[in-house]
Amino acid sequence: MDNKRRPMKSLLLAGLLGLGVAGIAALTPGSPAVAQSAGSAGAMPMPEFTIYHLEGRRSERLVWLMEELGLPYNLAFERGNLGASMAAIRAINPTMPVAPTVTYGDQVLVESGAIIEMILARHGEGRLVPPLDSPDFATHLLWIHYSEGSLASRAIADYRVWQIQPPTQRSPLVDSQQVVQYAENFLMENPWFGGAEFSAADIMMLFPLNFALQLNIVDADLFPQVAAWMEKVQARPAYQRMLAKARPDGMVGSLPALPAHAPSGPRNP
Ligand SMILES: N[C@@H](CCC(=O)N[C@@H](CS)C(=O)NCC(=O)O)C(=O)O
Repeated sequence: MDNKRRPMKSLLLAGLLGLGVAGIAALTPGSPAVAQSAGSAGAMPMPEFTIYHLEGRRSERLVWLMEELGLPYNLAFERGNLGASMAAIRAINPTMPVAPTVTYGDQVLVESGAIIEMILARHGEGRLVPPLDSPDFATHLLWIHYSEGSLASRAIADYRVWQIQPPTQRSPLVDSQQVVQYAENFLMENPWFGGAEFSAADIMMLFPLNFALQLNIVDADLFPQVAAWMEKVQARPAYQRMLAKARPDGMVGSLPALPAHAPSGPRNP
């Protein structure tokens, strides 16, 4: 089937086949200009691509990516029901049930960053990646990997530690405040995590920065560049289309914000 010609379905097929499988909708991104360029010479043909999704979670990155690129995808989730959406993920990926899980042709894949890099390399035709010979290419890759490898991991660790026992001071090791500060510093000199232009690094960075600021793991007031960047990326039409399709009822199952952030303690030099 030619995915590019598939009509957009506005409703999810809730309870598909009555088997507790999340609804699947085939979505055609809303930018005709981008959609046309997506089909031009050079890209590999896009196989059937289904994003198994949890509202408000990292799977939004892939929906946003596909909307930015104007590439076709299916979106599978049970609206307003994280448990049912997770059951659908578990059904296709029982040993590593995380969002996003995707099916790409006959492969089942996880890791949002790896999936994004693969889609860009095969189907991006140079979009959302700085030129290979520019310094921005190196920092774009840095932020793609930093988003999960340093930022999400440390912010989530600090959040979980707090829930076990609120700390009396911040860790003297690199902690969530320091990893967000590193991002803040970069944005003082660059408009985007892609450098001069928006790139897939910006898509990767939004989730963990939102997590750290909105859950009060760090003091949002300390990071005005990050706050301004967040407003800018969230105003993008492709991000807004992602919200309409992948978070149609707003945030579902929000985690509780911390009552306070850990006090600043000794810092690495
Ligand atoms: N590094 C992975 C993280 C995936 C991940 O942990 N996703 C969360 C949702 S945002 C999840 O599925 N959590 C369920 C669990 O860990 O059991 C990625 O970037 O895709």
